[in-house]
Amino acid sequence: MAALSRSQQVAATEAVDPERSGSLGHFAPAPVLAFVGLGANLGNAPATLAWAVQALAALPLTHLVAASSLYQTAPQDCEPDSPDYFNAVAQLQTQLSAPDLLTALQELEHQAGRQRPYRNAPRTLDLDLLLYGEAHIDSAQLTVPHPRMHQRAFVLQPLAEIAPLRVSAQQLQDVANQGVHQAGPLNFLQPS
Ligand code: A4P
Ligand code: MG
Repeated sequence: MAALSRSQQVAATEAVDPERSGSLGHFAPAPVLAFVGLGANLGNAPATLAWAVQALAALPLTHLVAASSLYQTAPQDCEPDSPDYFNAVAQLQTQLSAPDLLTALQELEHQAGRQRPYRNAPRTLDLDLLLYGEAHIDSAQLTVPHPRMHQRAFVLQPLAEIAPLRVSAQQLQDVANQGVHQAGPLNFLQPS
């Protein structure tokens, strides 16, 4: 796991810097721990995931708490001959609402050149909101927890790496036959 330094972890768990809270001031909403699943199987996927983790760390009202290693994963529920994916999971502490965080994730996908020609098409970057605190959300735009996360080793293995209490041994066992291999560190620059 690409763990943050001790000082960065402390910074991530302390109250959000008022300078980054903008006009919300004292009325800023309480920080929430959220988990984001990252995936890519077009272009230089490892580099795109590293860029995306840095971009998540730079979102307003948000701190990066941890990022998993990079995983190379067999495509699930995709067209035959789809390229292998690279996947990872990031843990954020954020004061963005869940809809605002989803909008920010979609903006980053757009910046990475994401196109949607058909369902589960190869993509330059996919950012899924896996968990948002303990919230259960079921709106037209957003379902949290992500409805398919527990069927997928490419989510559960990196999530278990950075948040072992969020994934049971049985859940990992249930997806153990999916091809998921740790492929080294995610080479993103630690936020200063
Ligand atoms: N949406 C609803 N809930 C969420 C959420 N929690 N997070 C809506 C993100 N988006 C959410 O998403 C379609 C719509 O889902 C959005 O408009 C949003 O409002 P999308 O990113 O356009 O499409 P998607 O990612 O293809 O959809 P989805 O349903 O998340 O796909 P899956 O089920 O995640 O599958 N195999 C490997 N090895 N690795 C992968 O990363 N990914 C997929 C995509 C298939 N196979 C894979 C991988
Ligand atoms: Mg998605």
